[in-house]
Amino acid sequence: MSNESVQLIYPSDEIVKNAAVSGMDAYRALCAEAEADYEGFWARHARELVTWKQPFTQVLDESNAPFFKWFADGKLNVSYNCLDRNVEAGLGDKVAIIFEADNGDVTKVTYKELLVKVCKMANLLRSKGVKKGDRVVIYLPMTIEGVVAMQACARVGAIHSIVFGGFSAQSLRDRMHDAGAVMLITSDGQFRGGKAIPLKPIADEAFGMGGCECVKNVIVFKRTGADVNMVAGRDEWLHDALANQPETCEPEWVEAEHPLFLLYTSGSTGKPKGVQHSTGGYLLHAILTMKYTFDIKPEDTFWCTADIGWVTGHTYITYGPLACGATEIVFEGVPTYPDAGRFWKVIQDHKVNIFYTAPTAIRSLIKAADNNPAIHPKAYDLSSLRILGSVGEPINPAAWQWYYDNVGGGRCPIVDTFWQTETGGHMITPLPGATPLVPGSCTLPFPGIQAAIVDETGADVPWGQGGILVVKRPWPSMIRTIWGDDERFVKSYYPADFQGKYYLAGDGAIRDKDTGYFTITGRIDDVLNVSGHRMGTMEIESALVANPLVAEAAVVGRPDDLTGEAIVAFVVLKGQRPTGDDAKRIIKELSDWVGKEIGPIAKPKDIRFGDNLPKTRSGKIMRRLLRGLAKGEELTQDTSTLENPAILEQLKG
Ligand code: 6R9
Repeated sequence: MSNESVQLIYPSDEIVKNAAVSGMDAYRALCAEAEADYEGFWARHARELVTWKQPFTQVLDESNAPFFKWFADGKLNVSYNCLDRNVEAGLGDKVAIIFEADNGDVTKVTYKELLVKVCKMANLLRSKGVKKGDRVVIYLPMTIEGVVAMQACARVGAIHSIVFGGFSAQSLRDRMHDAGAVMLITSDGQFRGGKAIPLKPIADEAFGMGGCECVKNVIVFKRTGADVNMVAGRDEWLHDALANQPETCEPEWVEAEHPLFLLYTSGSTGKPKGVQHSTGGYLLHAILTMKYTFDIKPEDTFWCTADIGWVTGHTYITYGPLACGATEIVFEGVPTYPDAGRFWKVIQDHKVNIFYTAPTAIRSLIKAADNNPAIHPKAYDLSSLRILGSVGEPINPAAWQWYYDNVGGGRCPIVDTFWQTETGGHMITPLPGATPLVPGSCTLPFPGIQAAIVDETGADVPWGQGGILVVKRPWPSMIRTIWGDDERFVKSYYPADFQGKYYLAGDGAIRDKDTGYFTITGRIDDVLNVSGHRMGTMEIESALVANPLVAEAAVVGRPDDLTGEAIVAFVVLKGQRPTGDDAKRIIKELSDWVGKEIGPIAKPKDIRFGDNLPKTRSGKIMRRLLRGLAKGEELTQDTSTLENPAILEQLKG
């Protein structure tokens, strides 16, 4: 961004006046407070925002870096903080969750009712022998029960690990196995876009693969009413198991560092990483970002459109909004059913004030609205909206502007929140009543977050120059380790390149030379971002080579107008290179295979066959060259080190 092109967009006086962080001076004061007394800054917020059973006296413990500890001698319970304390504060009859089902049915649950549901589920867990520290895998659609299951785990100190409902049997099996889960909570199926999709049969398939003998109980929520197979002695319907459970349940008071959950995410090697989060520090940042980034007010209705299968659904559906005593929407459906006006209708019907979604959804809805004025946001009453949010991938300025003008009516600040599964909550983001906005920039670090851009040696790069995004100091909601793999945690996030001192985000970034605003330039590792979902290229390659037809495969990303990035696979078959109808058939077969191995979101958009892959004489696959081919670029690179230049023609696509 050059100076001339930077057009700052300011929040209205009304928004500034009422905001928790009101004006840039207030933002700077918070940053200065953290600068002057880092531990004091976090400790103050932790005391103000979290209810502790046993107050902490220690703040940050760096003695075993990078295995940092926060508030280590404090004790608390997350479910108590989200439910009991709201009921105790007189919010018992306030609606906590407005559930809108795929078919439009609406169910409202008050804080008092939600507490009862969570207590019954927590008692169920205990009755099955689930105790503090046990892992429970949850494979559920977007339902009230999903949120209840997570909260119930937190209540008894069990560590939940959600597996997204779109993931395959293999993925589910690998996660149950890696986590050593004692219980699986799933459903017969899920509704999406008017269709019932099976889930329990996928779980059955996962068990059939072996390695999940650790799972002693499978609890099945009846959602679609489909016929399912129940294994005697292991499987039980949720409604039966809940029938006689008491309606109160004493929370398990856990240490602040007790793991709240694991969430598997893609990294640059084949095996997904079980990102482990803490209880105290995580909860603090969930609440703090609800207050500062979303400026949540007691009377607000909040809607985050993410799925509980992703970290955004954890922090900004299951925990953050409830810990703040807000009313939130839990939405089962998809943005395009029954038509692409669904999001706008939900906002209108429930008078949503704060709306948080992903750029990929916005881009697809722009296209739909352009083709049909009846489902254009302007055809709905969206005047309840005050703040808009974006997450998951960079939002291109054109989509930003459309979102700002058409959804926000030119009056709602957009908070473009940069963060990751590993960071637990927002890291770089505008604050709506403070930060002047620039479309396409996530602007400035959240108060207290020491984000910086450095070169390969760890030295700061000047504004205006691209580099590697790091965080220089530990923060409360950060990843604690990779489940069962401390070594990989250190290697991935605290590499020796920076003397093990800085957290490596895995993204590139640049700061505007005038404003210092951050723009994320994309992953610097072999991780792709497809519609806001993280996919490791190695993960997809491993899936492809597991197919009996495939000898070798290389996967790269290519920019895509709709999905941000698209997956392109270059494949060498064991037999002859296929052409014509043969090629078409095998492309379909391999694409379905990847869908079955990982999940439909990992299916390549483009599969190309070669007699070989472009390699250097030392045998390294030339990925840079493949990225060029995937984009359809003319090859200007030096290919003289290529062992087999002739195959480039085959791979041009
Ligand atoms: C919350 C979440 C993390 C990766 C991250 C980055 C990309 C997320 C972004 C963004 C640009 C934003 N990302 N938010 N890039 N601007 N506002 O998405 O977590 O699924 O772990 O993905 O997503 O590349 O490293 P996760």
